[in-house]
Amino acid sequence: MNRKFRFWPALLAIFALIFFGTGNTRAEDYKQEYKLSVVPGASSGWGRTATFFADRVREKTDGRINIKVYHNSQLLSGKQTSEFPMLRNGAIDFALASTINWSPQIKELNLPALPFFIGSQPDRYKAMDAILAGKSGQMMAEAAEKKGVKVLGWSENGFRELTTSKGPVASPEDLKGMKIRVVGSPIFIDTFRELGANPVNMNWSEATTGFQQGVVDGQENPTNGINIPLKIWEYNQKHHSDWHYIIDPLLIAINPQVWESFSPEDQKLLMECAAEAEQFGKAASRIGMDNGESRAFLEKVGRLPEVTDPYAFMEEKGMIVTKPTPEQLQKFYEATRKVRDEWTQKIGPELVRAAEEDMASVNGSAGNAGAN
Ligand code: X2X
Repeated sequence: MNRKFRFWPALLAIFALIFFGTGNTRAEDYKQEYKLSVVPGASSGWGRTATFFADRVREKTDGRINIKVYHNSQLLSGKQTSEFPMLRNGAIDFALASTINWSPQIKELNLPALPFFIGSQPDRYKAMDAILAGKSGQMMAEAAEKKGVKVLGWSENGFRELTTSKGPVASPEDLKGMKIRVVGSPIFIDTFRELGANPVNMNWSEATTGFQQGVVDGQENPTNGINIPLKIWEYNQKHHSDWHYIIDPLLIAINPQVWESFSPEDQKLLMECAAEAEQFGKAASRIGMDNGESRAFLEKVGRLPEVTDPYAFMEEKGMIVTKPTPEQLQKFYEATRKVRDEWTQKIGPELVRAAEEDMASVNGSAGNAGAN
């Protein structure tokens, strides 16, 4: 090779250094826009938390990280259980995601969907917080990370309550034969079959049409998070059963390559924004249902929502709210024992035991139904 040919690669390298930097992560390396996936709509509690997170990230990073929120399963062509693989393979950068939608791929995330497991605790919100802050929450996050995403934090869709067009449900007999829309995750089919209902698997993007057309008699979703923002009473769903049978925590997660592309300072800011989103999201999900903490918090930060008493609001809209008694809840608890036992084996008995210990650390004894 003569001198001339060695000169050109050197010059090119100098130009490359000038134009592309030295490999340090700088704002120039960042994408103009990052895509964040959310399954339900912008007015849902979950959708509002996603917007909150994106806004805080933009503010705290001085616009270096610009997240666009795609609500309504837009990035998923409506198929909510494909969110996890799409985040893993980089088709999506961020997700505010339900454990339910990722549970087909990550079996540990079925833990919060064990029927009457968390909801039957004396203080169900403390129980959820203890899990997320404890060993079992760590185990769920690690399970997701092992499968190829980075977890930044948690938020909450809420305890899932039953609504129906057919009549009040206060005990398992009332559910017999009812067609209930559920997410395409097998534990839901098992739970509703065991309760004598007829579960029908449907994507959320099609579910509302299903309610309108009367294809199903009922569905289950959180009150503040989904049922009220959706105006579920306008879809024939007049009856609300406050049974808290499962809860739906939300993961705030990011594609690992995207995470690695950020500077350590920006990574730290992202973690801080995730912690803020957790506080906001939990308060939005719990307002009017906890000991008043959520309302006080939202008031303090100037983000009090329009509906602060969800039960009074639903009744105002003509819904019939049924609160099963402790004895009735005990019947649901007994009727779903087989599902809990079978799914404990699938989820991993060690994880379920860790969750029981986390819950017992704030609530006394674990596993007693019907106390709230
Ligand atoms: O599909 C549902 O019911 C929803 C919106 O709550 C979830 O994505 C789990």
